[in-house]
Amino acid sequence: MCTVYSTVAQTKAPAPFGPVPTENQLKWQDMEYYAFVHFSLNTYTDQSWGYGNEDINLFNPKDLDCRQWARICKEAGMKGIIITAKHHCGFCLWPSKYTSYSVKNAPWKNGKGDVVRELAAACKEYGLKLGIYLSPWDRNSADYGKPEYITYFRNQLTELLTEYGDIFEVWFDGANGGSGYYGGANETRKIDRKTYYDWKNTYKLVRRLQPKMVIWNDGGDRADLRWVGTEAGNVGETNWSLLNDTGEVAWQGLHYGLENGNAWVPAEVNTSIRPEWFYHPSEDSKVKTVPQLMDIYYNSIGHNATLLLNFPIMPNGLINKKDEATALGFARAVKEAFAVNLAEKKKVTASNIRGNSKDFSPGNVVDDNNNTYWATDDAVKTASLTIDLGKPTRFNRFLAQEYIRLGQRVKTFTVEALVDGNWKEIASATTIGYKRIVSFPSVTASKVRLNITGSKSCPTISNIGIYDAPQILAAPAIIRDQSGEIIITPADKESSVFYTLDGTAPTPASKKYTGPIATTGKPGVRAIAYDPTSGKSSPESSAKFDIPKKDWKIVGIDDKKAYAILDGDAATAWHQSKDKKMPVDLVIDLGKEENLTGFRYLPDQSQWGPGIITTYQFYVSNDNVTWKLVKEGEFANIKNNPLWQAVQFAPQKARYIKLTALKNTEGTNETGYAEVDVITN
Ligand code: FUL
Repeated sequence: MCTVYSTVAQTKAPAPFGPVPTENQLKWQDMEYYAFVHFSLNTYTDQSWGYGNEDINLFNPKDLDCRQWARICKEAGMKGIIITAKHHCGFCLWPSKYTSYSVKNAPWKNGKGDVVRELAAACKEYGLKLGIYLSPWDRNSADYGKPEYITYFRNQLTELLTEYGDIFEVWFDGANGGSGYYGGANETRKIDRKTYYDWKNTYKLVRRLQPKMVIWNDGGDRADLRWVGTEAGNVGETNWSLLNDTGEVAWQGLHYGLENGNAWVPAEVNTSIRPEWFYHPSEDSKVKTVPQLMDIYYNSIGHNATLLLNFPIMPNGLINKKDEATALGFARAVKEAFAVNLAEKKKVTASNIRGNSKDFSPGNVVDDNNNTYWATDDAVKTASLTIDLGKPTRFNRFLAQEYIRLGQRVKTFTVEALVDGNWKEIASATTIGYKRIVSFPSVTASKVRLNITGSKSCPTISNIGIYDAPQILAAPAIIRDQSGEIIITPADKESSVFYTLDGTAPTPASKKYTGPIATTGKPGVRAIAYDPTSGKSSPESSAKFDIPKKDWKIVGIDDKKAYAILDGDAATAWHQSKDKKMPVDLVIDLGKEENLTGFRYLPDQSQWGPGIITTYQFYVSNDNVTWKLVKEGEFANIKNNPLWQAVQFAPQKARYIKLTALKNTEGTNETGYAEVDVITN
């Protein structure tokens, strides 16, 4: 008898290239999609940031049910839930031994309740992981700013990381507005973000208490995960999971990573299902739509990041039905889009195979196993992979994954399709990383080719997916310009738009939009986009406008471009002259006396646009000489979430308004505006 030995040469796997993920980071990346829940005293005060003196008696959720949260998250395909155990106001959702400002002194369950414990149990029941958000900034604590607070913070962290089982992620929010209650001091406290929290030692504590956890930290020393520089729900198309392990990170680094960074710091996209993080009844009509969430999906998970989607909890302790329906609709849309991988088990060939070894065979990319991969010889940094679909097949999505245990390598790639015997480029993109999804108009082809056109080292690809995702119709955008004309723009240029002005729901039988619509008064517009081929309609968009701005004049500013403030277009902004020093005024003549009950301000929408006002005063006048102060305050969280800010005040009859900027997000004199509007009765 003789034994036949394989003649295939034993070829070594490629050596890791550059920084590589830890086991914890790999497990976390595999989760892909998980939830945030924002719940605190803010839920009862309609605030974004509590000041720290909010009445503890407000916390009494009548129907609190963490099992409802867990059920929804599970059904939505999420893998875990991160809870705001303590937000900036300092109120603790668990009965911390170290403060009286917690659930233990609230009326809920006669002070015997513990939201974190209930959520930990619900997560366990539904097979979800638990994460903790613990705000380093504490506007309640008298010790905040002093060394004693660090001990307090670590004590709280220790409670949370030892009493509630395994925690998958901890979130150390970097926000720090300075002012606060601070045990009654009511003052502004500044800390040195680089040194105050002594993160190094806090991390040591965390690693000891929860060795399998990942740390998110936006303002402090480098941790395991990075923020992407926006709360809008996207990360750069180019997205390196790398940063440098020390030094400040510029916005570009957060959003795109650093191609040559020396540490593995992958991106997490955090966004809310509503505009704001906490529950505000006024946002019941502003829940993101399924098409918007699909966009977020492609711009987060499809761009080599994870997606952390927030549910604001209502005062009764539940997730709103509309948020639930939308999250489940989103889950269905994702499932439908990626239901059939047209590449699975198809024949794959490659321009180069590492050592001609079957261990690195091209077929590994379609074997439904992310632990096997195709690789090229060390010297080969550009290569192609051809998938034979067997017959002409329609598709519009291409998905690729790198075997990131060996580092992130691919810099650029293109996708080609064999259409009627000719190769046609259908996509050209940059990084891949853990997962990259490219969308393009539907194409019918018999073969698909991935060309890796630039790579730091020999590429290692573990998975390829080809999909025919159904079209997603997005709600059209509605604006009203200064002349009073309504302009409606569909997301997809090929769809038609139908609208109503009488408050009824739009259908394909409503009036068809053919161009700007002249309006007077305070019109309400409702519109849909419609795809005549599929007969499908988008979700509806609606907009309610206040008095027309036709006769409004910006006073004392000799720059026509300033009218960008009144053009209804959020994408255009205007900035005051750089010579002006705070306080900086913007005066508008409304043309005639109006019944004012509030004003609205939209900051510059470019990312971290300069001149975002945080502290303001608002005045009215009838003669542009004598001014009456009607409101002053701060726009909370406006830097990270630069939404419309609506401020109400007691009714005033006036012809002139003045918005005075006292401070901006950067502590400089720059003052900018995308839009300013009034609220009238
Ligand atoms: C921000 C906070 O200031 C917001 O309130 C929210 O918690 C968000 C997730 O992070 O920095």
